[in-house]
Amino acid sequence: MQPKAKFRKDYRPVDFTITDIYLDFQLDPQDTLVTSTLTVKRQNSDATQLRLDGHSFEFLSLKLNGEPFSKYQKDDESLTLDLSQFPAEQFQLEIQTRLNPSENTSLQGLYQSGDGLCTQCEAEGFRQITYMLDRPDVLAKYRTKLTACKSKYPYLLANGNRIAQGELEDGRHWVEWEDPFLKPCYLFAVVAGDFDLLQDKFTTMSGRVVDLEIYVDRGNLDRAGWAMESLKRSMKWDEERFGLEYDLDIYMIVAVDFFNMGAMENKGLNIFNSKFVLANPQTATDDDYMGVESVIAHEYFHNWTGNRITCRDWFQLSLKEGLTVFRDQEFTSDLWSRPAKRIEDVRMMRSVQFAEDASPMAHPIRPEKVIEMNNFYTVTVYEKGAEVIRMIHTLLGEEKFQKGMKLYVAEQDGKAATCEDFVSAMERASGVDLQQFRRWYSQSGTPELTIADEYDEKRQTYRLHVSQMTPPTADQVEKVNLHIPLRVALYGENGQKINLQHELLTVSDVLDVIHEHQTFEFHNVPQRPVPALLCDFSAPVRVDYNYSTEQLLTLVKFADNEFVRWDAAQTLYINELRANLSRFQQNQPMQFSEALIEALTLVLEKANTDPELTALTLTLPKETEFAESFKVIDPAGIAAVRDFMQRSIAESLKDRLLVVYNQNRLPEYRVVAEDMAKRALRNVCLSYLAFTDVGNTLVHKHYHQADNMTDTLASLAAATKAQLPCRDQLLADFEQKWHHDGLVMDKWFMLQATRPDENVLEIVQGLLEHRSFNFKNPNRVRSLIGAFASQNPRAFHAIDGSGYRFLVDMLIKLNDTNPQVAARLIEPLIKLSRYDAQRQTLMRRGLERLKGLDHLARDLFEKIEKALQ
Ligand code: 0A1
Ligand code: ZN
Repeated sequence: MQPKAKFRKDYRPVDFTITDIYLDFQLDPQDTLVTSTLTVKRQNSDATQLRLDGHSFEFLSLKLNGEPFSKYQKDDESLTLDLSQFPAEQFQLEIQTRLNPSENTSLQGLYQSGDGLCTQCEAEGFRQITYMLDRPDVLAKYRTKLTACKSKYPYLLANGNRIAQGELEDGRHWVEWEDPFLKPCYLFAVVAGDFDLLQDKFTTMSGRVVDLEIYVDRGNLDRAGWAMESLKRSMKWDEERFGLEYDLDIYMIVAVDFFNMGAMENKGLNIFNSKFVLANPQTATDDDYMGVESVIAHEYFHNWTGNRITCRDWFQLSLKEGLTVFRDQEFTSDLWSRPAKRIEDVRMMRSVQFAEDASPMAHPIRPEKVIEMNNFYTVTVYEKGAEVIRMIHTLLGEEKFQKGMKLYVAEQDGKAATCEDFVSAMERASGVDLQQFRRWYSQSGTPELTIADEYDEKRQTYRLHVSQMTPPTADQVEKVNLHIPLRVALYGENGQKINLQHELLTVSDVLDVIHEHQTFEFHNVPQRPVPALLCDFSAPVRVDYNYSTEQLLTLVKFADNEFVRWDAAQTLYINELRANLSRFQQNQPMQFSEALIEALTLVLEKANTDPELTALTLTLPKETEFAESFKVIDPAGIAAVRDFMQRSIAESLKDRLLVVYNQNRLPEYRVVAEDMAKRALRNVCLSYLAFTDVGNTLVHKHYHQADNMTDTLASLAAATKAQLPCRDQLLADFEQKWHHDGLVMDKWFMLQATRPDENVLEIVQGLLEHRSFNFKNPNRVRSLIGAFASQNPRAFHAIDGSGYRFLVDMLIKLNDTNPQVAARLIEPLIKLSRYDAQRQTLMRRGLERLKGLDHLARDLFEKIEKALQ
């Protein structure tokens, strides 16, 4: 049977709702018994059928108001009760099911992670536990009783507050939990296990004391402190910036090793991929520290944007995700560096999100059609969704935006809302017309702004001619004009900023692009200016403006905005890559331009005053970032040219890089912005110096002097990228030291998978047998197989098709064990239209092999169907 699509337009309210749920779990890894007692309320007096979702368990019994009930029909994914003889307004259902968590490799529903048991219910995992109206607009009160062997599972956790507990004579114990807040079943959670527990307290702005508890595997307590500090910072920030306070008496976080995604915001009981909880200087890099803090913040912020106000249906996912990502981005920007955070997010948008919008999976931030909901936890819904919220923030300003938030919360608290509810609240609270702006919710694809300019010296007038066009996408051919906030700045040739005036009035630096063609005129412009366009990436669009190298150098040198300086350097890098790629493709010798060296020399001059931006600007875009500026991607060519650029920069700037490298050595490891910037700068210098004659000595020394994972990993990466003589020894040393620690080994697997070596595929295949590898663990799979397919384009797109064959072999296995992870890993293979005919044929062959599988999961089915269209 072919999976069926669901459409946004088909949303209908329920005929029956569920108001109260009592769940009784007799927990056992092989044989768990679940008794679910549902209070059902009729919403539609004509309704005769109640269809409950459920699959992947053994159905034991059904009772209605205490009596066995047999008027039902059952299929592979549901149970439909015939209530035509039963008009009652309200009744109770009691459903018994039996589960085997230890064999649940999908990691959805109730499953075993290590020695513990846990659940993952978003998006539609609750239905793997028991029959349920598994949709986010059914909000109920939950009471949960957990019974299990006390020695094996000393901790029994669920949502809300602990209301009772006791011991049984057979060595089992039980705990009962009650969550006073209404919630949809995707926020339900249960955990059972033996843990180390880190405890703390937080006093909220109204003076309530909240217990904070972080549960980690035994022996990991020394890695939980940063997560706790991050949680407290998040709680405080949400009070200060958004006026939002935590609502329960307890907040629990549990770290598990087997998890499909980053983390999950279950009410009062977050479950996290251990990667986003555990951190200490020996095992985590600076980036890991930042990752932990932002995911902790993200899940915490969901308590209001997601939990108290949830989504009416899954098409509205961006309502909670776009908004919550926006909130976690603002949190990081307020606490650390705004420009650095912006640069990180923009790199992600321009590479991964733009690529998705140009792929067979293109969809608006509010999708219209879904086959498998898990396929829509995408960079489009999350990151582009956050960009759409950010544009609203830009158009309204902080004050009106917060007014809009207040109204949204006041109107929607305790409800399941839509994206429209949010935009409408913003509009009404601010008085700003968002009519045309709403189209961002329904239009997919990356808009392109083509900009030309004109300077009239006599009239001292400067004009920007702006045209917008959104190319057709796989899901949507016709496009309309969007409301695009275009932030600009004008600089004189010596870098002085030119005031933006119309007639004699100062005008906003945010231009409202709303038509297909528009001209913006500025007066009293004393000289031909250099325009900075799309400052701070004020909209998720591409800009096409024909910058001269001189203009870009002016911006790199003088712009008073860090983002603009960084962005100008990016354009220089891309131009350099383009020029050399044509030479490479025509078998001509490559040449490195003086202008780029000049720009980077300028950048390095600011190494002492602004180490952070210097490090970010010196960092060469990744191959996948470069790829996005081409319609047809030449993976081998891009890799060769990027390699050439790296070596050329290293050779030309060796002496300066060495000076900066030596100046930025730190006496000790501290997680503070100032030191992190210096480490990043020093390590980017190292990455270049690795390609020079001092490389081997320097990298070897760096590795052995390192007292933290950031520096250790930087030297390991430098050694592998530059294929240094010390490489094998360092890799072996690291493996010897860390083979017992999966999270640390993920970094090692990732380096192996992205090696520039000719025989990297052979190495990767060998590592499938490595003592630290485990095919059932998504983190391991992503860091070895996923990194090879998505971060090593040269090898993955090898013209003999070996990379594709390997990925397909792996996907065939994952299709059976963990389809959700499989559907993420397949991404690079479905983007076939971006490659030449020969590669397309090979990629298509791989997709067809998958399509022929006997039990193709719907997760993969949906993507393969689209790719082969
Ligand atoms: N809501 C989570 C993301 C998430 C989605 C699905 C999951 O399992 C199938 C797990 C987590 C977040 O935004 O953090
Ligand atoms: Zn989220």
